[in-house]
Amino acid sequence: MEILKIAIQKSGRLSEKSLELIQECDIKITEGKRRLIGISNDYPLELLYLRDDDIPQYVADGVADIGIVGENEVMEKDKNVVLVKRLGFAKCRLSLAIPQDVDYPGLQWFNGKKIATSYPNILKKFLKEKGIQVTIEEISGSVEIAPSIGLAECIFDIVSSGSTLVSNRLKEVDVVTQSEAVIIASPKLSPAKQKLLDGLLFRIKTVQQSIGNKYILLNAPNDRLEDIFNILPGMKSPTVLPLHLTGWSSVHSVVNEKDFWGIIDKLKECGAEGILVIPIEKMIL
Ligand code: PRT
Ligand code: ZN
Repeated sequence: MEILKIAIQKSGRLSEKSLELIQECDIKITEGKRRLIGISNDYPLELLYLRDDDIPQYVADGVADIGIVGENEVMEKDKNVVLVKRLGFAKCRLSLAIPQDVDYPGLQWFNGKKIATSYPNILKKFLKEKGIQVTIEEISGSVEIAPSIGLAECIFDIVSSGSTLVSNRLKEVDVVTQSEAVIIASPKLSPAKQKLLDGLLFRIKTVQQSIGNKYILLNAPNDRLEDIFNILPGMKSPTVLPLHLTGWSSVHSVVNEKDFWGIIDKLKECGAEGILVIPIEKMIL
């Protein structure tokens, strides 16, 4: 039987969420004989734990069939891989930042400057498009300290909350690109592996669809049902069942957490009673 080999980050910001995602798909992971390989009993999936920088290369070479990695690494390494799904976690941006006390007139400021970064290829491509000439100082970590130690005048780095920049007295002046965790795949998967990947993507979609959604049940007088249907978004349309009590019905639907309290208030105004809200584990549309 074919096994789908998935590369995930060994330890770092993506590790926990990547494993969580696989486990939410009801794939249990047990540790293999070699520590760096995880095997699943109920889905033919093998996990390879790697450094995130290496994941695009391993997938391009077919050592792993698919991988979960930051889009920034995919862009930087520019290997022959296919981006199959954005996952919505590890969101960040890659930005240019300069010392706080420097006036910033616009991108031309960077002309002739020395920029420290771990992402030279993304930076080169961007600056080439803008017609700006710089010297790039490639370093693999702690990029944010480069200006204060005199290694470079400015930086190009990952920013998420922005607090690392602030604590190093830097300011973000240009967002070059956005990034999030993505699934990449080798462009030459066998049909059997492609089927396994499709199965996995279907499970992920099912899990993600349920996120933030709640199942809601309520009782309402029949003469207010139309008003209530207008408030409830539903998947297609709400389910309505007659109650034993004449003139009343039970209404079932799905609401999203973000609209939740507004909807509850309106439902009460429409005479809804006995409102029950239940978590949804999976949603197959
Ligand atoms: O050991 P390995 O090579 O596998 O890991 P790594 O150290 O290279 O990567 P890791 O685990 O730090 O990050 C993995 C991926 O997470 C990155 O490639 C991004 O896709 C994503 N990601 C999301 C981030 C951040 N947010 C982030 N904030 N990666 C790094 N940072 C760092 C950034 O470099 C900077 O130092 O956090 C700092 C900025 O954070 P704020 O919140 O202060 O702005
Ligand atoms: Zn890395």
